[in-house]
Amino acid sequence: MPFGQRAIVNAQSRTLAKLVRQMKEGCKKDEEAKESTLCGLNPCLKCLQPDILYHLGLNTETTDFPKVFGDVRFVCMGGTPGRMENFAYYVMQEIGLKINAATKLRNISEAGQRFSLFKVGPVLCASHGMGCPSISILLHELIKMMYHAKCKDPVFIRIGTSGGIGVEPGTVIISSEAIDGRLNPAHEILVHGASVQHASQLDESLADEIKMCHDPCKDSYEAVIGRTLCAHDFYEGQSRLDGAFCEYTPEMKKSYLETLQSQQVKNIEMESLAFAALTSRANIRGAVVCVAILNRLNGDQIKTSHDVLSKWEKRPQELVARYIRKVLYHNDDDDESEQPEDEAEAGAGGAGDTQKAPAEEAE
Ligand code: R2B
Ligand code: URA
Repeated sequence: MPFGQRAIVNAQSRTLAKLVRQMKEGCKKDEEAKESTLCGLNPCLKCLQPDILYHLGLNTETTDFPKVFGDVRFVCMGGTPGRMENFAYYVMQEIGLKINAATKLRNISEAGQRFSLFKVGPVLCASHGMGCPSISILLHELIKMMYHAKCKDPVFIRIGTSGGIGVEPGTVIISSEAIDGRLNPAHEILVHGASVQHASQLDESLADEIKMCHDPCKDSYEAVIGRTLCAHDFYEGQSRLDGAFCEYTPEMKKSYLETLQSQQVKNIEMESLAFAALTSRANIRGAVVCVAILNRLNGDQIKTSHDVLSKWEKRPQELVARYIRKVLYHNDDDDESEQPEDEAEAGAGGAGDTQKAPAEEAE
C-alpha cells in the first residue's frame, strides 16, 4: 500500500478504536473538555443541582453526563421514534461500529415517554415529534445535555420530510434558512405576552458540506440548497385545500405557492424555524435536510406508496451518514497513538449505549 494511503488507513483505524473504547468505557476524564463550547445559555443552569431534563427522562444527579455524553459530536433528529431508531442502526454500520448480536440499542429516553433517544458512539439520534413547540422542548433539553456533558462543537442536523415547491418528488432539500409564513427569517415566540423574534439562519458552510456528500453521477435523485418555509400546521398553514376547514380559493393557494417559488422557497415543513433559532442562539452549527415527498404545485394529498416513501426517507439519512463518516475519518487530526482493535466490536458498554435484547435476557 502506498505510504500516503497507509497513513490515512492508520488514522482511520485509530479514530475507530477510540470510538469503540468510548462506547465501552464512556468518556475518560482526560478526554473531557473543560467546558462546553455553547454560548448564550441561561446563566442559572450551573445552579441547577440536579437539572432535570423532564421530557428526556434524565437528570444530572443520576446520570454522569460528561462520562455518558461527553463524546457526542453529532446530534441528529427526525420526526418519528421508528425512523430515528433505524437511522441509529444505519449510522452505526456506516461509521463502522458494531454491537454484539445479542444486544440492541437502548432508548435512553424511555422513562420520559415523549421522545426516543439512541446513542451510537459520537452520534445521538432523537425523535422530535411534529411542529415547533415539540422540537423546541427537545432542543432546550438536548442543548442543556450538551452543556452539562461539556461537549465540544456538536453539530445538530434535522432529517425529515417536506412538501416540495417546484421540485421533483424525491428531491433532497438542504435548507439555507428557515422562514415563516410571511417569509420572515425569524422564529417568533411569546414571552410574558410579548412577541420575541429569534433569527432563523442556518449554517451555510454545513449546508454546503452536506450537499457535497451528494454524488450527482451516482445518486438517482437531486439534492438542492434552498429556503424552507416552516408552517405551524400541515393544512391551512401550508395552504392545502384538503383540510377539515378551508376558507380560501384554489386561486389564492396557487398565487401563494407561486410567490413562494419566486422567492426561492424549495420546501415547506414544520420544525425548521425553532431548530434554526435555538441552535444558532447556542452557537451550534445546524442543518435541515429534508426529502420532498410531493410537489405542492401539483397537489396536496400524498398518494405515493409506502414503499416508495420509505425509500425516499432514507435519502437525507444517507447524505447525513456520509457527512458524519467524512468528518470522523477524513478530517480528523487525531494524533492519539492508540492501536486499532482487530474487530471494531462494541459490546454492551458503560456508556449506556446498549442493552441486552429482552428475548436474550429471558434465556
Ligand atoms: C414534516 O412532516 C410532518 C408533517 O407530516 C412534519 O413534522 C414535518 O415537518
Ligand atoms: N411535511 C409537511 O410538513 N408538509 C408536506 O407537504 C409534507 C411533509
